[in-house]
Amino acid sequence: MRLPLSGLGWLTAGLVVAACSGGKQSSAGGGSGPAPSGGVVELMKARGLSEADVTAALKTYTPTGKFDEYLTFASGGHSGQVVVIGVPSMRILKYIAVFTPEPWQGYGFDDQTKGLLASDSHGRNLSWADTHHPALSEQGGDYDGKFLFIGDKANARVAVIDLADFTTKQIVSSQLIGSDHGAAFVTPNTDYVIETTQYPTPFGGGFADPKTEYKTKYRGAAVFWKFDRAKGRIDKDASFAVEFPPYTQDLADAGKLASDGYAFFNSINTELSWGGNMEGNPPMESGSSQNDMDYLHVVNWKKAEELVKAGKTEMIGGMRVLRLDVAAAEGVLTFVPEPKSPHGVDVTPDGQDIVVGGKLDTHGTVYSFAKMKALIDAKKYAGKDDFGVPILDFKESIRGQVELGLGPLHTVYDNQGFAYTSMFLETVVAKWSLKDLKVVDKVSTHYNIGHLTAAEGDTVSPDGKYLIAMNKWALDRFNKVGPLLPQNFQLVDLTTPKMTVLYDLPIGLGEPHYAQMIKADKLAPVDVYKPGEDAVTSQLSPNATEGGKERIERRPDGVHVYMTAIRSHFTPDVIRVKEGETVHVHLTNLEQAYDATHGFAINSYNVNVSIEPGEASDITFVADRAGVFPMYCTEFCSALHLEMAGYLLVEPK
Ligand code: CUK
Ligand code: CUA
Repeated sequence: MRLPLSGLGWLTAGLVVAACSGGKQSSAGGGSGPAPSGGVVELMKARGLSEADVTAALKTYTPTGKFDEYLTFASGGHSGQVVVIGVPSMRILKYIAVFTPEPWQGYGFDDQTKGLLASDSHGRNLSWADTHHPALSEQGGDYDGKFLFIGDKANARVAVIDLADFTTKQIVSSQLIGSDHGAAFVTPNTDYVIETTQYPTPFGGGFADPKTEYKTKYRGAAVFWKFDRAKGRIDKDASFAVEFPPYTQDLADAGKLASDGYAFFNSINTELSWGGNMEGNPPMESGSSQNDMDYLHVVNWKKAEELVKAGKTEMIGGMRVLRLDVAAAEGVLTFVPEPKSPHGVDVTPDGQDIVVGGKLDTHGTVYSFAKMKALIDAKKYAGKDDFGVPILDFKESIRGQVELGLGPLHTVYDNQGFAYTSMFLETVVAKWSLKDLKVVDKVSTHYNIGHLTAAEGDTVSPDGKYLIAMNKWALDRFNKVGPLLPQNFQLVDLTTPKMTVLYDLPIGLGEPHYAQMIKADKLAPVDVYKPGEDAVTSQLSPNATEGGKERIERRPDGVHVYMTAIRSHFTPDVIRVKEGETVHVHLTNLEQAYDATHGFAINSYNVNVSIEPGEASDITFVADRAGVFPMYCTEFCSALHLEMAGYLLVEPK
């Protein structure tokens, strides 16, 4: 018998599911006619579940072997990783190692990923990141499922992840930015990946005392990292930056369709507060909240691109920079006032409006791109700021304001003309109509929602259906685990007349910030690497070793071991070296079977790699301690996995 899934009418209307139970039947209460399976009703009773609970379970439960309709890529916060989550099941599928060593993936242990972590990391051995905003690559403003970018706020870096194998390929940073928050955001065809300053620093690096030189030396910037889609890497030399005044820039978004060619950035400190609460200044929290208005930064990046091509730039810290005076004079940078302490800036799917949430304001402000563009084209300015940047009139730039409630932060969209704004203080999601700027529904979140993400909800064609509230607090939602609690991702159903919470997923790692949800069928990852592929360069490794060509070579720079792994042995399985010699293990996994991963570890040498089928990896270490060191495979790859082992023999000097 078929089970009508809408509204669980079968529970009370009495449609029977006896066919799949065989158990005794009991009344579901209030229903006339035959009752549903006694098994289900008894289970509900025993577990104290309501009809709404069971409905939510049926909407999210994903039986073994069934796949999810969407994948969500969430920032892993302090973990420096990306979390991949299936929707609607809310099953965690993967942690992608990005900025932080990750042992299971061997990330940060082989030469390839060690080099990746060390690259563009300010010459330091950084072992964490504060990841905030993931950005899926786009074509025509729609996710294309090819690449993912993410920003590290703390260390001002941007990473490139290839979704062909869900691994990190590149990390870039500039010397212009001391911390970023407006990262990563992509332009509609992924021509550029945008990274914007949060806290301004002396431009180009070096020291300057904020007491005397904040206004003159400190600057922010928007870096437009040029993405080379064919290579799948950022081209640093083709990238450029636009200099900003030392306001504290916040979030960013790229225009699309109607507003393609423009990008928008919030700022929260037009007071130029820099702290110093023991030096006679107000603390930043009050120092930067004096003015009624901050400035939305409107950047014409297509114009900027032209000026860069025309050579109107200065080289600063190895980057071509469009200086502030040029940007202001040439119409690249324009300001529009925005209410007190804005946070999110989110362009609508048609690109016509820009929604700004003000943390200390009860409104969402809806800017009209057409109105702003007309004012800019007519050079109709209301004034200039201290840095010479033209300012538009607030009232003439907006389409209106929507009365949302307490603490509006971020906004995403659906396919029915509705916007969804996270309300941190009120701890709800507010659903409102883009047409008449009226709130139509609110759903409580648990608790203090930061970002939210909806299915393709920041693209030109959102799907509606699902939304995830990314909550900062979780106090009474889960079993107690000590004073540090997980964050709570709540899946919200957008298909019902009133929004309903379907599922709570605790995220016990980092503090996630933003996430994006993509239709799973847009992703087409590979099953295995090409034989001998280097997973970081995506090219054939020069050290790849074929079966039968394994060897040990002694060269001036040390001992080179060309090793292969296949179920269930390493060849060679004994490495003999002298104490003090440098050892280079070039390890290739000969498998071409899906999921036939091997690991490789050596006792006490901190050697630990994961080699996926086909992958070639290089490991370098100095055999500085004599003795006998077991080496073995760390993935349970076969019945004889425990036999997949050998010895590193280090002969004393
Ligand atoms: S965020 Cu980074 S402070 Cu609202 Cu985009 Cu959490
Ligand atoms: Cu290979 Cu275990």
